[in-house]
Amino acid sequence: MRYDLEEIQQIYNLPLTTLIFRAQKAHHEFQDPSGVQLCTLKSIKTGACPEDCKYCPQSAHSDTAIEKEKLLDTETILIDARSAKAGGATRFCMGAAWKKVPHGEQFDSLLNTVRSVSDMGLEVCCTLGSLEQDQAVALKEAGCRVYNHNLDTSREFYSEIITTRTYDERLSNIAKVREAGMEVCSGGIIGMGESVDDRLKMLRELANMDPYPDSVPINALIACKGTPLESQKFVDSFEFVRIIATARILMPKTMVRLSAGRTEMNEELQALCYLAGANSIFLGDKLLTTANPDRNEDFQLLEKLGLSSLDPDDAREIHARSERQQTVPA
Ligand code: SAM
Ligand code: DTB
Ligand code: SF4
Repeated sequence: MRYDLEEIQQIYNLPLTTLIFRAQKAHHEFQDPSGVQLCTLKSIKTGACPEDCKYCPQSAHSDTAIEKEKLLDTETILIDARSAKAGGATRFCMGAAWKKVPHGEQFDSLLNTVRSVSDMGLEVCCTLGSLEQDQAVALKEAGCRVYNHNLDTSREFYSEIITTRTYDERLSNIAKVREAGMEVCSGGIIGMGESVDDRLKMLRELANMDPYPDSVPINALIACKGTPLESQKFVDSFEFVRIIATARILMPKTMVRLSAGRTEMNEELQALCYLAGANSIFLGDKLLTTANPDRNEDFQLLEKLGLSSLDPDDAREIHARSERQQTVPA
């Protein structure tokens, strides 16, 4: 199904009650409504990134106080992977501040890390910047199940935020990830000064991919000191919830991840996001370089809401079942 902007605007502008109802319908049909996927992030190469993404504290163009770090070795990363697993995460997502994935020794070390994390029984996700096709295939073969590469915003607003790469480069990298057989994780950031239409155009771009991404992270901008976006106000709660609900309706089978920005959201807002169809979060006190809520508080909220950790294979089975049901003639 291909969406045009007008259709998406109509969904987004529904009365909030109807919007949430429609999102809930999609959620109950295509997802396990009591499950929340718990992922943990680890920055495996931090800072000094040549790209000029205006939101990002790791850009070399920003004047932030983060500790730069070379690619971490496998053993160091495995310490965090073990504690992520012990702490209840089912997916371990490794992020690197690279424009392009390097070849040679660093890539070999990375493949070794991916193999080791995958052997621990954690789902591996990587987000490392642009890939060559052979690197995508090698990552997949080493056990990387998912690759995250965000569109971040609309095609029109993109050049206001990033000038060192193009929207089409992002899309072509996503195509390489698919071609190699990895799942695609792609979403964006809300609250960088873009219009509501920019947000909806980004959702249109994601929803019209064939197939659409397996997971869609929706980040609320964390306005980091020293970045050009340091003075941005935190996104309006209801605009954020509307984007989550619209994403759920447009992409019913995707995991909608309530990503960066949860430290600024109270329990009630996070609960509204779950009601709107979010079913994945990052668990652990740190995202890549910025703070994330305390894991105990996250578990307490999930318990209060009667939600629990989603088994990734159960989720895939539910998606497959709803697909089979849809193909049976009425
Ligand atoms: N360098 C790789 C890339 O750009 O694809 C991977 C890491 S990058 C940090 C991953 C994503 O983090 C970005 O695409 C962006 O959506 C998100 N991100 C970075 N800084 C953020 C911030 N300050 N607030 C919200 N999201 C942020
Ligand atoms: C995504 O969309 N959000 C995560 C993950 N994918 C890699 C990263 C958020 C980063 C927030 C800023 C930081 O901690 O440096
Ligand atoms: Fe580099 Fe990724 Fe940050 Fe952009 S978002 S500056 S590519 S680490």
